[in-house]
Amino acid sequence: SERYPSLKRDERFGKLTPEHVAFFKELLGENAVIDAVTNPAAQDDVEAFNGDWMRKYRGHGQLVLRPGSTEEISKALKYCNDHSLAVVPQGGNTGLVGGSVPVFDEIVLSLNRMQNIRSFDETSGTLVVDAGVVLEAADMYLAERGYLFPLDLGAKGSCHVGGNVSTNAGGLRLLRYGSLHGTVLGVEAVLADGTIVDDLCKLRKNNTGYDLKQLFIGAEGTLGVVTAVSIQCPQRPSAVNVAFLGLSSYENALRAFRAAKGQLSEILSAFELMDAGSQQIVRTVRPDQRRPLDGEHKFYCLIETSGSNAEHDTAKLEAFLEDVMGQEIVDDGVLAQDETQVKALWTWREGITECLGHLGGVYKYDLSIPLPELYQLVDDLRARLESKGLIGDSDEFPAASVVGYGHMGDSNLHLNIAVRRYTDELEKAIEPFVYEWVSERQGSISAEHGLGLAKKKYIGYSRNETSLGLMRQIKKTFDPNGIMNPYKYI
Ligand code: FAD
Ligand code: 2HG
Ligand code: ZN
Repeated sequence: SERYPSLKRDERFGKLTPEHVAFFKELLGENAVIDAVTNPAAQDDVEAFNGDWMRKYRGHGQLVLRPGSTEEISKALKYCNDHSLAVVPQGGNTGLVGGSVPVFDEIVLSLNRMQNIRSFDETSGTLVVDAGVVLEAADMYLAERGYLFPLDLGAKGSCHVGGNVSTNAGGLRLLRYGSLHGTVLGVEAVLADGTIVDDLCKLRKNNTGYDLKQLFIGAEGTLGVVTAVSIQCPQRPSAVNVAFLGLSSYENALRAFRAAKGQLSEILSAFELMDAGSQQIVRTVRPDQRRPLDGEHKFYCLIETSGSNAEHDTAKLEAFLEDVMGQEIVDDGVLAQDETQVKALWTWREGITECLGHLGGVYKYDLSIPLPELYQLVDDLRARLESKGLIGDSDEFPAASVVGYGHMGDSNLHLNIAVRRYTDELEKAIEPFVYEWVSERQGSISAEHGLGLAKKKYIGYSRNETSLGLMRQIKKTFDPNGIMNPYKYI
């Protein structure tokens, strides 16, 4: 691929022929196959599956399969395995590490026809869905029944539950509802050779042997295709409040977080950090969006509470705000008065990723860093780019801004560098500096987005050789021919 000069197509993989295509059409039906192998005019339709959300990664796939059932996926994968055809599972294609699109000519196996809600138990809160159910659709189904999907993120309108599980997405409320490693009760998956793994447990407890479903959570399509998920859903909170705070330093954000944990304790459901630069970008791209606070602040925090008693929660949040403002931890703050305002405040946090994309290119780093030093990296990197003359306000500089924001409550920083153009010099100034910085602090070079193609090379900064060896053995056991999402992950 001309875009990935350091990668070579693995010649063990077969090239697609009209006979292969005929098999898939016979198995799945004409409408479930987008075929540019025998019909080059269909290449435009395939392109939507070749390019990623960021428009940074683009493969050369010519065939998209859209199976409608687990059995069809099983038969399709068995055929691929027998004929050494490489496959990329694709959900909503919102992943941020280039994992969901082909690198060369891999077949895209899209889950977008697998959209059934299989069952819901209104007493226990156990939901079983096909992998292709869109996250927001699952949550709306639950809302009608008084429940909540225990994961929420900015891409909810497009991403699939199967994609969320495959990336082990963290999102905006992990602080409250925990990781998918805790909430997912069971997984149904198809291995490369077509074997259906039915580990779709619907109960919370099951200490009978190795917990195999955990391997699919965060496997990014390298071990098989997740076809269904069973998940424990909490009661939907009847009261949701949001406060938006302006602060003068990162130290004050740390103090505010301590205070929020102490005073809001069981109702705290999100604690998000945004620096001035990230908010400036939202303002520039969306000039008509009403600003939550008038003044300029170095940092902003969005605090959400979720509980069952609106009066009680509002009183707690008001008392918290009074306290932190009285102690001069927080300079200014506003409380949402209704659901519309709750949503409006959240857009200042959830909209950052999309707005960053409007300026041109973006280097993205999704990092776990111990809280006391979490923001220091942003300052250090900005100073480094300044000292090398690589960042500035005019076109002569490749980088426009370095911003930091993220899930402070989970020690998860999103470091983004908005650039006018990608240059080798800029890239060399950023990497491996960022990875070394994080590794020195025993952080993680990918907190929640995964490895995909973007981070594959850097896994060694967060995992030792023993762990990597075990991972390679697991991969071999599940996918001996290596057809599942090749060139990525490890
Ligand atoms: P895709 O992008 O289609 O795929 C992602 C990976 O999973 C690929 O490797 C793919 O091969 C594999 N895959 C997908 N479906 C399956 C399946 N059924 N079986 C096996 N493998 C599969 N992430 C967070 O963690 N927290 C956030 O807050 C967050 N916010 C985001 C906000 C925006 C605006 C965007 C664009 C992305 C955000 N993300 C976030 C990234 C996140 O990884 C994805 O949004 C989501 O989890 C991916 O789901 P998807 O269905 O789009 O998967
Ligand atoms: C978020 O928390 C997402 O908004 C995306 O994980 C972060 O764009 C990013 O870097
Ligand atoms: Zn995030």
